[in-house]
Amino acid sequence: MTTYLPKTVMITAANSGFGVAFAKRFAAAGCRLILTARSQDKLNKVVQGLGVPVHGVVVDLSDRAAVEAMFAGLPADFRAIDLLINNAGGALGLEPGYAAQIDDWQKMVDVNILGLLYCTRLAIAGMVERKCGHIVNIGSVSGSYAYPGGSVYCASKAFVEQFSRTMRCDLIATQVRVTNIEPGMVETDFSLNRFKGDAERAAKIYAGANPLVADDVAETVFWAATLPPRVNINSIELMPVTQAAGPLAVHRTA
Ligand code: 8X3
Repeated sequence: MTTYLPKTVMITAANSGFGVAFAKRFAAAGCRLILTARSQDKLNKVVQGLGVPVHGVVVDLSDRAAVEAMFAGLPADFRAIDLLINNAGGALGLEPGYAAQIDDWQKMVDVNILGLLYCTRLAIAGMVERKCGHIVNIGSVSGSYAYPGGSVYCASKAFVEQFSRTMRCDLIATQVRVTNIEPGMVETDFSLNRFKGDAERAAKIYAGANPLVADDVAETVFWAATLPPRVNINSIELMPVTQAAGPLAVHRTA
């Protein structure tokens, strides 16, 4: 049973995958939405048919000035953000760290870490003032479990995990909630982006694995965000039944 409903929800990277599922889930409950995307086309497609007031913004979250302008330009009836879902972010490449593209690392740090920090800092000031609000970060199981080729992606999600925890410490007296949602394998365009459009390689990641779907994550976020305001879900780790952490690796020379 839903006991609390945020009125205004901001969802970053609402143009695909988790973002679309979050937008639909919160729209179905009647929340007004602020949706960000990298292109107007993608944004338009998501907004159609949501049936709730939507403020859409085309923004590159790694551009601090653009994020500041987005918050400064929020229409009056979208300014009191009750829930920020820091969804933007992803993985680029799966090469071993010693062979990875530094440009990929830069982009992951820019969006997965800096973009999340900009949005959090700008949304949270009003939440603290109003003594009400919730930051939901979309982390990953990769923040806790390292895997070969994960290097900066895993490290960026470990950052999100620890940042979420430290924000909880700082917000203890404010009624503002912080949750880190840590999904494992979910079939979205995550792998297509990681492999830079190589659809065949991306499909192999999910083949025969019965992975989670974006709606599973949306339902989890919705649950955490609609519990009574006294409850803070610190973190939730969710995986498909077919996925688990592996054993520690040992390289033997003989
Ligand atoms: C992605 C998690 O398990 O697909 O954040 O690498 S996994």
